[in-house]
Amino acid sequence: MADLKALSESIIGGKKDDAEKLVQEALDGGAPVDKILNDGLIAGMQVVGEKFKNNEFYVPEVLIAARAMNAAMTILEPKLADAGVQPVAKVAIGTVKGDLHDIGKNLVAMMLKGGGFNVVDLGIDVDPEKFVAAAKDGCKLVCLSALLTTTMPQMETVIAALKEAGCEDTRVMIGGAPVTQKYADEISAQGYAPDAASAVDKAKELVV
Ligand code: B1M
Repeated sequence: MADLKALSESIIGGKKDDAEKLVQEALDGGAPVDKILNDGLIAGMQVVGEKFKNNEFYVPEVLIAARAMNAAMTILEPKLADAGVQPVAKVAIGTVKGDLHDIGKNLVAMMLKGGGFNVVDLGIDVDPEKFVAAAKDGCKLVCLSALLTTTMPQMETVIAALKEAGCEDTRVMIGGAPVTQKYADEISAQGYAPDAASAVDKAKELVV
């Protein structure tokens, strides 16, 4: 009998070795892959997200939880396709052109992965054309991060480039320390999230 509660607790506690061992045991014991993903890994990351929102967890705790989840996912991922488990949606994320800050962007990417999304991480200093290419490659949502007031206008440039390229159906979510809901409204971004955990809720709202 797979201990998925222990698996989810190993994620919350950032215990990478335990998470790897428990995923392998669950697979060996014949537990369904989607149950291991949903009731083990995603359930654990949901708790991490809640604790982060409530200031019970800070960046280091989230990073070690995400590290445990990534290690467990490495074991589970090859089995997901075999079992026909589909990701929630394919999304792209990147820090906009001219901006090199990636700690927050990485946290958002990790939480989205933890939420069951297939995340294409385009990195930092990303040209608008790369976001457009990702949209054309099937990403239903483009996630833009900016930490500088001087690079925030790049978000509007990306939205214009998506429109110009005929990707009107692609949703755009923005975030980063200087970014606000007011700014999202001004540039017609469909979504804004103030932190990594809220970004998962908003992404689900936008594309699921
Ligand atoms: Co820079 N930096 N920095 N910096 N840096 C800030 C942002 C700054 C506020 C510091 C300050 O002056 N007080 C300031 C910006 C001022 C402004 O524009 N208003 C600043 C500056 C000026 C600069 C340089 C210009 C400095 C210089 O060279 N003169 C330069 C710019 C380089 C460039 O990008 N072209 C620069 C460089 C750097 C480092 C390279 C040294 C380093 C980045 C390392 C890295 O990222 N790998 C760095 C750092 C670390 C910071 C601070 C100290 C910390 C940023 C951070 O990682 N926070 C920052 C000051 C501060 O914020 N206290 C500062 C932790 C992270 C978890 O939070 O990124 O906000 P954050 O992400 C949050 C939310 O915002 C949200 O979720 C995350 C988790 O909850 N979120 C999203 C983020 N993206 C999201 C996307 C979403 C949704 C939510 O949807 C898509």
